[in-house]
Amino acid sequence: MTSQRPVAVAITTSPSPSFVLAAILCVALLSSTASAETGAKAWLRYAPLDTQAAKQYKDFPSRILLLGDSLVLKTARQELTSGLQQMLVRTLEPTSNPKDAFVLGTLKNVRTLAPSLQPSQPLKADAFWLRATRIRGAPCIVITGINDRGVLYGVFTLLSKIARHENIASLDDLQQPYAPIRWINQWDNLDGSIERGYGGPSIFFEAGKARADLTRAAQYARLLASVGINACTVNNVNAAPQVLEDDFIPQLARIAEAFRPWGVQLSISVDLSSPTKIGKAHVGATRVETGPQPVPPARRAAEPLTTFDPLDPQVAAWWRKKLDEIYRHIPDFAGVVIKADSEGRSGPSAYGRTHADAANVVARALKPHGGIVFYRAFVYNHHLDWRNLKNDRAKAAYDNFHPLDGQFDDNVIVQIKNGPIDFQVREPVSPLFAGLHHTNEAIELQITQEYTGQQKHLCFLVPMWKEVLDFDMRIDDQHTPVKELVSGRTLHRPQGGFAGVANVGMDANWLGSPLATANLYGFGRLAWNPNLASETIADEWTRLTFGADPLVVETVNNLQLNSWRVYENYTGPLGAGTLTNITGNHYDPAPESSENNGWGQWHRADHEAIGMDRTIATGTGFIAQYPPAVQKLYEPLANCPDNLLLFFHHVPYTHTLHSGETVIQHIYDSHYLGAEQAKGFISAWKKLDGRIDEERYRDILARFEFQALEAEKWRETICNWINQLSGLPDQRGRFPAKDRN
Ligand code: GCW
Repeated sequence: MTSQRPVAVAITTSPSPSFVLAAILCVALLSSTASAETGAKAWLRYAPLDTQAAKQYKDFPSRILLLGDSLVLKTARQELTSGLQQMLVRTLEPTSNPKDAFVLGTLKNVRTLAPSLQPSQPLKADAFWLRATRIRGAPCIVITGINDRGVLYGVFTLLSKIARHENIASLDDLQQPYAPIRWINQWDNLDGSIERGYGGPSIFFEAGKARADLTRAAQYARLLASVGINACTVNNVNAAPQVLEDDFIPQLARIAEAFRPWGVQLSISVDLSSPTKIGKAHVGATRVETGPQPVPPARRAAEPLTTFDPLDPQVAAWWRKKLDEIYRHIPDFAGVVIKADSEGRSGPSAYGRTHADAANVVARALKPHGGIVFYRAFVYNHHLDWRNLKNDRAKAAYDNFHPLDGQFDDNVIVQIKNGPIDFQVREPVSPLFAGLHHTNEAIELQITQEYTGQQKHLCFLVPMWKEVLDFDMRIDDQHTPVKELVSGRTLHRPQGGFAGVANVGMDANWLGSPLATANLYGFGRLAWNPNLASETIADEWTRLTFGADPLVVETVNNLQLNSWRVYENYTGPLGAGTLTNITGNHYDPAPESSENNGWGQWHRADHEAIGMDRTIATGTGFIAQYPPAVQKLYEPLANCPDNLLLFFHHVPYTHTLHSGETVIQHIYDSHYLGAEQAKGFISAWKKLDGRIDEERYRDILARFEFQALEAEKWRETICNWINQLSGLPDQRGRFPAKDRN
């Protein structure tokens, strides 16, 4: 559900959760000592190694040889030099000789020095190879890739190994990206607010313009590059047309420039009706803050068109002209994201055209420049008649896009949210992943915790994303996991990959909580290699962010790895979705808000039973959108997993789960357990007092104390609601039987 106004500035009578938490944090921070860490470095702290740990790197080369002088290669050299300086207090001397040197360069260039150096497999774009070897008999460490970005990723990987004290005696690490597309989306508005952003105002925009100071944008690009992210969409998918105004493009070019040293390409979200929205009006509108100025005739923008019909030749010409203009300013522009006919956005339906028509008209303008269109499959009718039990929002993406399979140009990627509803604490995988055999697809994951605690609650999402990416869609009854589908492997698609909605902001620690960057890190790591285990990713992030103290590592890893299940326990039982205030801030508990409206996040709870019947036999038939083998998993009550029962079935409160509990008792117990577990985070964290810097220790302690209170609020709200509705008692006597009449 899109918000009609910038979410970040919502004013409430009772102090909002953010206000309460901010107040508690202020107190905590005021008493912290000097060795403060703001979290700004996130996982790139490059903390000095102690002598013991540093010993294993004593034979490291002391010089650096850079083959090439591109911006990205120079950045790679700078990053390696400063990283080793910080961690090993070692200064690398530039040299032109590979002897005792780190040799950085593309494979083509490195092989001019070492023709026999051959990787075990051909390197894909952005892949890298780290190799301790001898060139002309002299020991050296080669950091190479097929392109400059690969070399930079190799440098970050080597520094990460050192920062985690990894043993790299015989270094020979070749890594290929799992998918070509690894993008971040930001939902930043041009006024500086961020839709569903919980980490402060935009790092890109302010007062309708790009920020004068884009240092933070450059620092963000460095963070993204360090986990293999190769492009970033900087503005809200609910896109303001102004972003395409001629005088706005040079401002975008400044952001692209800040990104370029890190190999991060700029992308923007565009409004499909832009051809009718921008142009002449420009003479007045966007210069509000500076008042009308004479515009030289040459630059006077064309009249806005009267149509944005994608099949109208003048509209095609408009997009070609507009994209050519963008590429004149930003030669490495990555492409655009389009949200159309969704939550009130303009779209092809205005002219009876298809989503393929809409995507292709923009794709054809991008094609000559190598640009890509991400067309979002998040298209649904938010005025559904909730009284009709056959209506089902979950069916929308498949119903809208499956029939268009094969009609999208090859530089169009359909961007599909992991679940069929909207980033709930638990959803099944979207059936559309298996519904497009002749269309590029990408998975959209949400790093910003819109429905998972908004960075006020700890919720490490990597285990959730792993479940989604490993889910086997059984296309033609073959092993076809989502990760292979979106990477383009299974169906041999030229394009595919990952898009993560991050919404970092100006807060020093990027996302509001020092622990939340684990999700940004984790998204990057999974997009690079979805076969990595959640435990591996959590451990890497913890060591890079907090150091190697065994108790710190064990404690933070456990907190992160358990956090999703704990949050689910007190917010969204059995696949019912996050029982939050869906017509409000998507944060507070408000189960009633889901019902009796057109938004379609229904859970159909009444006095007798609860859950959405999505079966083929008696329900909305949503399950029929899956391949037959997956239908068999969800359709029969006997097969349906407990944690998705209420997403697929409408069952009595007394229904017995596979776990042996009844639905009602599970709801009571899971909420008590979740609140208890959240309280347990406090005592676990207190063991780390004095083992990490005071500032982050106190900040995070305050957050856990706040989260425990909120979890209790959730428990009370949901248990009271279900007790009122069902009238059924809690077997442990915490809630009495209720007279339902
Ligand atoms: O998750 C919902 C959000 C909206 C968002 C929309 C979308 C940007 O509540 O804020 O709009 O989905 O993904 O387009």
